[in-house]
Amino acid sequence: MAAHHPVEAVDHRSHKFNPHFTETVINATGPNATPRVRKIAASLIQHIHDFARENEITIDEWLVGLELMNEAGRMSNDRRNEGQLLCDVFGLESLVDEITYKLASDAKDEPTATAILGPFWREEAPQKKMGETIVSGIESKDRTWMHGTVADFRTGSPVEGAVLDVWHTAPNGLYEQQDPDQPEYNLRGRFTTGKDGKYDFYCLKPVPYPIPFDGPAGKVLQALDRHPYRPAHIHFILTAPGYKPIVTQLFDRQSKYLEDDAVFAVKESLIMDFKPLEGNPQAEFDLEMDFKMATFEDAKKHAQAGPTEESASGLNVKI
Ligand code: MBD
Ligand code: FE
Repeated sequence: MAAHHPVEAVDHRSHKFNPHFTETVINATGPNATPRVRKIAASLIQHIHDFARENEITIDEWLVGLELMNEAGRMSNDRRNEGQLLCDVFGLESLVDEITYKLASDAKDEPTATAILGPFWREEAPQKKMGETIVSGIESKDRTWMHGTVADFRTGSPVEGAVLDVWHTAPNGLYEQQDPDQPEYNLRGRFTTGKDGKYDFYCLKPVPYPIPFDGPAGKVLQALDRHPYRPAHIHFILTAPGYKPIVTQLFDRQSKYLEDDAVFAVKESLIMDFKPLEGNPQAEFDLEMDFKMATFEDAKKHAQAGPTEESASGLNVKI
């Protein structure tokens, strides 16, 4: 008897599609794939095959998805990260953030909650001295004095040498790399704490703004009948020797869209009050925030996953 091609071996009366096909693809993985790659690739193949079968995806529909991905790639560069934005509107970055930073729920006090990085962080933001401003060339009645302490979440001791990297949009809703009218690195800065763990600087009370919707992410939002707005937010990355980095955002309690952020990043503990500030000619608002960091050791003890000390140095994981 001639050997049958797997497709011909199918009993079409009980299966609509070849029931062995997914297995065949998974089993094509060779012996030199690492265990982690083998595991997640098998799971990915299983899920995308199930997705295609369950929805009976046709070639035309698959081509639409393919073109969204290709278009995202074509429009991405060092000022624009459309692939990440696509993940964001599908909630994937927020889910991965939750998975990465989950704390054991019995922890008494917790480190500052994390929130997604988003596509607009830039390396090498200007190093600034405490008390300086990150605002350049913008007239505003929303100038804000932000201040507080960076402390160890368990001991309460101040963290020396913590670097607070901050960035937010201009009042026109654009990050500087999106806006040819803003100076390079406007509204970005890095501040390093001394022995007392304290920091302070000037920024602006942020505004709600639409994520870029002129590409695939915008097409997805439109097809899903969703708006592109994010609530007013300021981004931060905190790093300190021996401590697990914290990537997070703070939100203005007065802002619209706290309930329906286009990228699902809002957490209750990150919603802050910008209080009117009296008697300081440099600012109209006061924002106080004490950041709490966990040592790598504590993070491990509390079953907190996330970057290891080695991988955190560049906030990068390589395959
Ligand atoms: C943003 O400004 C942002 O912060 C995120 C997370 C996604 C898209 C645009
Ligand atoms: Fe942002």
